[in-house]
Amino acid sequence: MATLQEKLGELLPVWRNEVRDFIKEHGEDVVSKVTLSQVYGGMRGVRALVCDTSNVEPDTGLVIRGIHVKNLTDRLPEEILWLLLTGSIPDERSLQALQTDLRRRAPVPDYVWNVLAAMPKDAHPMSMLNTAILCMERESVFHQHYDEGMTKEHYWAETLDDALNIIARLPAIAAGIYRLRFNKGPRIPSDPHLDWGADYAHMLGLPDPTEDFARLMRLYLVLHSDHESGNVSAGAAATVNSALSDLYYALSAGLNGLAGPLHGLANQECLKWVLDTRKKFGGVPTDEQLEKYARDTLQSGRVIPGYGHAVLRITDPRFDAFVDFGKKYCPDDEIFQIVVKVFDVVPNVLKEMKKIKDPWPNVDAGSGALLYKYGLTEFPYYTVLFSVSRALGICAQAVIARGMGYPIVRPKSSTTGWLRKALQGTPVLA
Ligand code: CMX
Repeated sequence: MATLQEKLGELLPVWRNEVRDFIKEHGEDVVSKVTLSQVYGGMRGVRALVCDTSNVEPDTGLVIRGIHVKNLTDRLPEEILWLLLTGSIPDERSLQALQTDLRRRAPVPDYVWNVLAAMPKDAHPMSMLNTAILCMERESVFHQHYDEGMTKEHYWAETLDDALNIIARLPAIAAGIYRLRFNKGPRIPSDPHLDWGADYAHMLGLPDPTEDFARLMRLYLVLHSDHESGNVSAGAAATVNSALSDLYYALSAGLNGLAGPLHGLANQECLKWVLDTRKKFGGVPTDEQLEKYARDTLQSGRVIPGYGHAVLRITDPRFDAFVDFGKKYCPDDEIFQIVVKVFDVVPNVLKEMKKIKDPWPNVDAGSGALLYKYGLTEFPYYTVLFSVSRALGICAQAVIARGMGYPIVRPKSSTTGWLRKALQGTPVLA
């Protein structure tokens, strides 16, 4: 049995030395080439970042610290947090110590509720979540100790302190936002006997006699927790944190990126698309109807949400995990059946558009239907759930980055004029 702080205190110096030696030996070796298309194409495929919490290869999908996500679906989110940070699954007593620590840190100060209550009634739940995180910045332990002259070797421990404080509070804040924003009545107090994911489900206040919704929430929080570090949310957070802006600033920066429809917001867009088909066709559409609807969406210049990925070239294993859950717990649900039918039909339509590199479903294609089934029908809220989970990965990555002593992120940009001159030898005024 060890605490997270003790475990990381042992591991980080070892990892730091290993990486120092590695760079000493191979520092000038080439890792990846960069083409002009990649420079203009969002740096897709350029291997220019390091992330040890998780890895996503195009033909494999998410692997967390060497364990494929399909083998982690029965784990608790708290176990995943430990795994992301340390590279191993915690033993029973270490897990309990982490859960006790999170419970101790969980109470949300009143000023957060006052700030949220003062926001416009039509504020997006994601802007409420990020406002709540940002207004707690005054409590950053990292910030306070940095101002007092903290030295570099302490950065990780203070970042971990901030991480645990934020993660501990997020379920209550996110559930409070749900109840406030969608007029669900007073906030529901935390139940100290529940794990982190089940307590979040409990505080949302949806009827859950079978505890299937709590089960879904745990799965959801595990599946969305991390997806290496080049995606918009993790990348933005890592860049901001590399300036030694504390985790409150960094996490909210990352989650603001998650709020974009090409990233995390796709889950709300996706369910909307599925519900639209049900409305248009009065139930589960036929294959032909669905195919036509997909073509109409594409012809109108819109994307089919929940399909495609910047890295993956297979069905996202996280989508598979949601489908497995649906088949087990709600196979007869009409919306779930549409999701499965969309999976049968849409990839073939997307494959015809040669420009689309990945015609397969991503994580956002299936989650919304299950949430809807259990009564979480307010889909503008879905990205908040994604955020509570993704906070685990973003926070873990920040703790590791500060523990490894990584420098401020600052890649070099070029003007089109410079690129033309470099590649064509043509001097063009920038
Ligand atoms: N529907 C329609 N067009 C799509 C598409 C989709 N599902 N997926 C890709 N395309 C289009 C792109 O818009 C792009 O078109 P233009 O060249 O006209 O701009 C072209 O196909 C090439 O894109 P790509 O190289 O295959 O994919 P990118 O790496 O550029 O983008 C992603 C990846 C996810 C943004 C894109 O597939 C998409 O917009 N999908 C729908 C939104 C979505 O589900 N996002 C969630 C992703 C998971 C997450 O981050 O949470």
